[in-house]
This record gives sequence, structure tokens and C-alpha cells, in this order.
Amino acid sequence: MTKPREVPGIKPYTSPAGGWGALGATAKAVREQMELSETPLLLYRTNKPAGFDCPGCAWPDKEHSSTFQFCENGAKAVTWEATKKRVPPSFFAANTVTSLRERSDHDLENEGRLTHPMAYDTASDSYQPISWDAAFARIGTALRALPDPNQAEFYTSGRASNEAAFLYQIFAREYGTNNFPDCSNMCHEATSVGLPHAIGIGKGTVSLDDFDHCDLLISIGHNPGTNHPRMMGTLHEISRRGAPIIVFNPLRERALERFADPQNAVEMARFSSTQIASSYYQVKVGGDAAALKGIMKALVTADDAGEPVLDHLFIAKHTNGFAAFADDLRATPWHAIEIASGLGRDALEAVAAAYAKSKATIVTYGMGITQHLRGTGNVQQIANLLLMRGNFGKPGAGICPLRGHSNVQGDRTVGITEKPNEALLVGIERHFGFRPPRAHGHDAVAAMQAIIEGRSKILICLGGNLAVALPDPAQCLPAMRKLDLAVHIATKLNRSHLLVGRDSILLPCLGRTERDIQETGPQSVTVEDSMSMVHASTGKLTPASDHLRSEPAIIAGIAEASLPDSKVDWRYLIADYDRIRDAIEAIYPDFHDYNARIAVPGGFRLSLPPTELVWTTPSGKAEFICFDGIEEDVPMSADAHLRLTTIRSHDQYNTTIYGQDDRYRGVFGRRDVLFMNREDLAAQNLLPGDLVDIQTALPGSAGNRLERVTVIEYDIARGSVAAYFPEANCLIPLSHHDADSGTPSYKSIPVTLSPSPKI
Ligand SMILES: Nc1nc2c(c(=O)[nH]1)N[C@H]1C(S)=C(S)[C@@H](COP(=O)(O)OP(=O)(O)OC[C@H]3O[C@@H](n4cnc5c(=O)[nH]c(N)nc54)[C@H](O)[C@@H]3O)O[C@H]1N2
Ligand SMILES: Nc1nc2c(c(=O)[nH]1)N[C@H]1C(S)=C(S)[C@@H](COP(=O)(O)OP(=O)(O)OC[C@H]3O[C@@H](n4cnc5c(=O)[nH]c(N)nc54)[C@H](O)[C@@H]3O)O[C@H]1N2
Ligand SMILES: [Mo]
Repeated sequence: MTKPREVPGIKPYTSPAGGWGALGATAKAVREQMELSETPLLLYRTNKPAGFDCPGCAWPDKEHSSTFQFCENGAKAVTWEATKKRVPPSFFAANTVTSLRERSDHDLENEGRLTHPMAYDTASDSYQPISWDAAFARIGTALRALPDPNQAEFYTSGRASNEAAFLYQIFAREYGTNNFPDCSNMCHEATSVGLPHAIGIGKGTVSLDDFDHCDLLISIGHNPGTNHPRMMGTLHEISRRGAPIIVFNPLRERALERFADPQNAVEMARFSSTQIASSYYQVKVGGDAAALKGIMKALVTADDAGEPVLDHLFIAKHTNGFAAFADDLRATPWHAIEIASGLGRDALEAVAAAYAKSKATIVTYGMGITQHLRGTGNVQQIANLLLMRGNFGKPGAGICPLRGHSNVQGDRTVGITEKPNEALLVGIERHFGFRPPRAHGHDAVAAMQAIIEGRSKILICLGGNLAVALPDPAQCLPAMRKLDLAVHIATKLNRSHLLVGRDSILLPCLGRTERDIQETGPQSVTVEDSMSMVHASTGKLTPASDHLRSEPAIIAGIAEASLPDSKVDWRYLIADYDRIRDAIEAIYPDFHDYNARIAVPGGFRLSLPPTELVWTTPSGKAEFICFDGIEEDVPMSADAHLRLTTIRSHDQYNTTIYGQDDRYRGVFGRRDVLFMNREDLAAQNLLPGDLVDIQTALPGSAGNRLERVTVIEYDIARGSVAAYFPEANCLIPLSHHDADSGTPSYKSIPVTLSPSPKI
């Protein structure tokens, strides 16, 4: 056999995840962004009762925990925000916007923190300083000049606190629209839309304690070693107490295989590690519904044969629709399940057997489930599986969607939604005395479509990098430039800010880590984690610049300038955030005694009816919901044998690229690669290191193409290929999304490959 060809930057990573590699990477992040003196204290304050909530992810903390929970990627998120680097007005004076657009996403954010409000000046093609009052006045004038408030879009990225998000939605609704595109629309919207039909609420039902009591954990389509690293401590504990962890993921992810806990002195000293997954099933990209149907079919078959594998008492008392659901499974042929999932019948029967043995099961899932054409259906299959054995309302059991941004769940809870329910609308009218609009607004894809078609003219972004996060940059980037006004409330410079329209304004805000002083003194904000715990977050660091304002203060400033006859006393509210929380409590009864309850370390949990076996569905029961057929019906061309998924590297936070490495996957110093199975490489006559052009194979997608990508061999399911987001977003048409939730199908794109022409 010939020696495999070496590809620059590709070196298999043989160590476990975590361990010394993670400590080294943390030290590097600190060295590159911060002065060492402040760091240990800063990291110590992350996720502490009196500290700030880590902006890295939405995984909860052990209540009252006094041990420092080490997290490499949390450290990256914190040091990236608390960097000593600055982007002052002199930076903009020296760099035209056109020249900045040439820079990479990494370079733009790596310039550091924004320090002054800036407005785009067409004559000099640069951002120029503007006073806060002048900026607010300019925004107010533009908003008031729109003939229809529905021509404005109000985007939220999930870092905004409950207080900021609440004020923002009150402002936009008093202004007159429900246009609330938000990052959740690109993320867990399938959960928010799918679960209410199944179990009555669009959130997870487990608490951190449940992980101490589960007999089995099934992990589908998420990569915790990179994206929810504090979860690794929990998985480590589950594995060590001998409970099985079954993983479904097309890619072998190192952290799901082996993990060395940096807080475990013995593992660190001995360079040993703990096995995480007891079984690892490399499901095909987009094959999860088929795999779940296979497991559930095996259960129904065993039950039909008289084995006691289903909880018939639970099904009879608490659910609807079981008979039709079971019939659909009986009618689904095994060969179809095997082809669509890429997994054998025996493997799926083995999972069913392990599940039937477990008295309490948790299923965790992430973007591998939601970002599909039928993401909503996928989520509902997970609920079905859990309902079959009564895995709700008891310790150690339930469903656990792993949320993305650290407060994306909280933002939704306090009213960021384009489809407000009656309770919210009535509550707003009762408390604030204005009548909010009823008509549903735009989600993220619809907002961008409206901007593309010229129907929407003003875009205000509370954080984020909307144009880069959405699919199809060839459509989204030019569309941003047609806006009458774009306003970005942000900590760091990114590409969306440089897509200047007729008028563009950059408003720099405080980050989570920083002190927020208002008229009545220092303020705390609150956030809700993935497990519905609401707790306070108090920044401690000196702000990056004296000119920064808090997100709530910026929203209040825009609101005052835009709504001269506002019914809301904006200044009164931002003088003391307790008053904002009182207003939240007045509208949402679940937040009763809000201020008192966040004074307790760890905060409080919002009510979750399914945990008490209460189902707030129209029928009053949980619903089994059939998944018609076996696959997402992607209308692909006959020669498209490969299905592409887009993933995050270990050195990135969504569109924020910290560095060029993806350590655990063995990719160093580059991101221009396509992960491929060895047999697919051979079938396509390719060798690792070859350059290919990737073409999307959907109707009308001739323009969706990515050229000169280096193929590399990786342990990934046959027929599945993977590339990094956002580089691969050009392969995804904006119309390629889940019909129910609007979530772009970022993780299931039929593609064909061709060798790149030699140049
Ligand atoms: N450090 C860091 N932390 C983050 C983020 C970050 O970018 N960096 N982002 C935050 C946000 S907003 C979010 S939403 C979360 C995202 O967290 P995750 O849900 O973990 O996100 P991804 O990296 O997109 O992909 C998840 C996994 O899905 C697998 N996968 C891909 N396609 C499929 C499929 O068809 N089926 C199955 N079963 N698996 C599949 C991939 O191999 C990958 O392991 O993390 C949050 N935390
Ligand atoms: N192909 C593909 N595309 C995807 C995904 C995928 O898996 N594949 N994932 C999708 C998902 S899950 C998500 S959530 C979206 C992410 O979409 P977004 O939330 O829009 O994007 P981010 O990259 O998280 O936003 C980064 C910017 O937020 C700003 N920022 C950071 N901290 C703060 C803060 O405290 N306050 C304010 N006001 N601004 C701040 C900074 O300016 C930074 O440049 O991307 C989606 N896009
Ligand atoms: Mo997300």
C-alpha cells in the first residue's frame, strides 16, 4: 500500500478531549487577548453566584457551586470580550469601510472592542464619531419617517439579557410591529415550534440534578466538547457511575469518545481519561428521524410480541394518538429505515433494548436535529421516544435541547417573538397602556427576504452578525446595502456592520463582564439557562471605554427619540433595572417576586408543566406526532450522492472566529476543508488534499457553489460530508428551510463535487 498523502495542517489528534490540551489553549487565549494580571480573578468570577454569566453557552451551573468550573471555550469567550484591544475612531479614520470589507471575519473582531458611537459617512467612505444624542435623533427621525412600521426589522442575538430583550420588544411593539427576527430562528426554533404540540412547552424539561439520576443518556447531534464544554463534567460523571451514553452523530467527535477532566487531579497527573460514549452510532446526515423511527419500531414490535417495553399506563393516562403512531411504525419497512439512517437494524434494536432496560432516560440534542428541512418533525420524534416509556415527570428523565447563545431562551421567554400570544399582548396593554400590534411579524429568513425585496427599509440589530449567520451570502450581503438605515448595537466589529446602506450607525455597548452603573448605582441583569433557571449576572470589569452604554440604556435612548408620545417612562426604567424586572413580572406571572428570587444565589426555576405531568396542549395530554415517511424530502438531482452538513470548529463562536484550529478534529491553521469518508473519496476518485468545487444540487441552486475546497479523510458516515460554517453558507439557498419553523436547513444540503480546474 502506498503511504497516504500528507495534507498541510491535517494531523490526527490522538489525545482525549479536555486534559492538558485544554489548559494550554486557555493560557493561549488569555495571553493573546488580555493582561495576565486580571485574568485569574476574572475567570474565577464567571458563573459564580456574585459574578457574571458566561457568554459562552447556556449550560447551567451547579447551584451555589463554589468550585471553579473550568471551561476552555468559556475562557475564550470571556477573554475575547475582555480583550485589551480597542477599535477607536482613529481606527475608522485610517480605514475606509471598503478596505475593511476585504478583511477576514477573524481579523475584524480581533481588532478589539468598539469604543465610540459611529455613523457612516458616504463622502469619506468611513465611520465617523457621532454623539449618542445625535445618533438617537437620527434613528428616531428615520423610524418616524417610515410609512409603515412593518418596514422595520428588530433583530436580537441571544446574548441580550432579559432586561434588554424585554425593553426592546416593548419598544418595537409600541412603535408598531412584531418583526422580531432572532438568532433562535436559525437555531432551536424547531424546538420552540415542535415541542409545544407534543408536550405543551417549547423548552427542555430536565434540570441539572436529573443527570445524577438517569439510567441512560442518549445524545443526538451536538458537540459538547466544543459548544457546551461545561456539560463534559456532567457526561464524565455519568460515564464514571456506569450509566450508558449512546451517541448519534455522523462525525466521530473526540469529546464524545474520550475526555480527561481538567479538574480531575488523577486523570491529569496520569494522562488518563474517561470513555464517554458507550456506543457511538454514525448516523447519516439527515438520517435521525429514520434512526428514531427504527428504535421506536423495535419497541412497538417487542411490545406486540408481549415484552413489557412500553409504559402503557403512562400512555393511556397522559397521551393521545398512540394507536395511529404505532401503526405508522409497524408500516415502516426496515430496509427504508436502514437506507435513510445508514444504520443497521441490529444496531437500532440494540439501542431499543438498552432504552427498554432504563428506568429513567434523558435525550440531549442540538443543531444536528433542528437545522433540517424537517427539524420540527425530528424534535417531535425525540418527544415520542420519551413518551413511549413515560420519561417525563420523574427524576432522571426528560428532554434536553442544548440551547445556543447564553440567553437565547430568556429572550424568547420575555417576548422576543414574531408571533406573540394573547397573554403577552393583553399583558402589555394592561401594564403599559398601549395596544400592541396583533399581526404576526417576520422571523429571520422572512426579514431577510423582505430586505432583499425592498419591502423592509430599516434594520436594527441588538447584537449578532445577521447577514453572515444566514444562508446564501450572495443574496443577503448585497441586500443589506439597500437598507435606508442599519443600526448595530455591538461589542465588536463584524461584516454585517460593513454592509453599509444609505445610513448606518454603530452603537457600542457594555459586555456581560463589565460594570453597569446607572442613576441608582451598579446594576445586575438576568439570564435564563437551558434548564429554565433564571439568575443574576453582574459585570465586574472596568468598561472597555468611557463612552459605552448598556444595552437597556441604548434601547431606551432609541425609544425616547423614536416615540415622543411614548406611554413608557424609559428613563425611570433604566435608572434601576429592578423596575424593568417589576414590569416583566407584571406581564409574566411566572416571574413573581422576581427581584427577591434573583437575590438568592442560583436564582429560580420557571415553571415547567410537563415535569408535573401537566400538559398545556389543546387536548390536555401529550401528543404522539407521526413523522410521515422516513426522510426529509429533499428534491435533489440524481447525481447528488453526498449530503453536506455545516459545523462549528473548536476555535469559533458562531461567526466569531477566534483562531484557525479545530484541534479535536485534527485540523490546524485552516478552515477551507471538506470532511469526507474514505470510501466516498475513493468512489469520487479523490485523494486527501485534492481541491474540489462543491455545487449544491437543489432545484434553482446553480449559483450556490463553493470553489477550491481541500478534501480530507475523516471518520464520518458514508454519503455525508461536512464543512465549516460560515464559509459554506454560500451553498445553502435562503429558501431551503423547515416549513414549520423557518429554521434554515444548514445541516442537510445535497451536493455534488468536481475537481477544481488547475490554475
Ligand atoms: N465554543 C462555542 N460554543 C458555542 C457556539 C460556538 O459556535 N462555539 N455556538 C453556540 C450556539 S448559538 C449553538 S446553537 C450551540 C451549537 O452547538 P451544537 O448543537 O453542538 O452545534 P454544531 O457544531 O452546529 O453541530 C453539532 C453536531 O451535530 C453533528 N451533526 C451534523 N449534522 C448532523 C445530523 O444530520 N444528524 C446528527 N445526529 N448530527 C449531526 C455534527 O457532527 C456536530 O457534532 O453552541 C453554542 N455554544
Ligand atoms: N451554516 C450554518 N449557519 C449557521 C449555523 C450553522 O450551524 N451552520 N448556526 C446558526 C445559529 S445556531 C446561530 S445562533 C446563528 C448566530 O447568529 P448571530 O447571533 O447573529 O451571530 P454571532 O456570530 O453569535 O454574533 C457575533 C456578534 O455579536 C456581537 N456581540 C457579541 N457579544 C455581544 C453583546 O454582549 N452584546 C451585543 N449587543 N453584541 C454582542 C459582536 O459584535 C459579534 O461580532 O448562526 C446560524 N448560522
Ligand atoms: Mo444557535
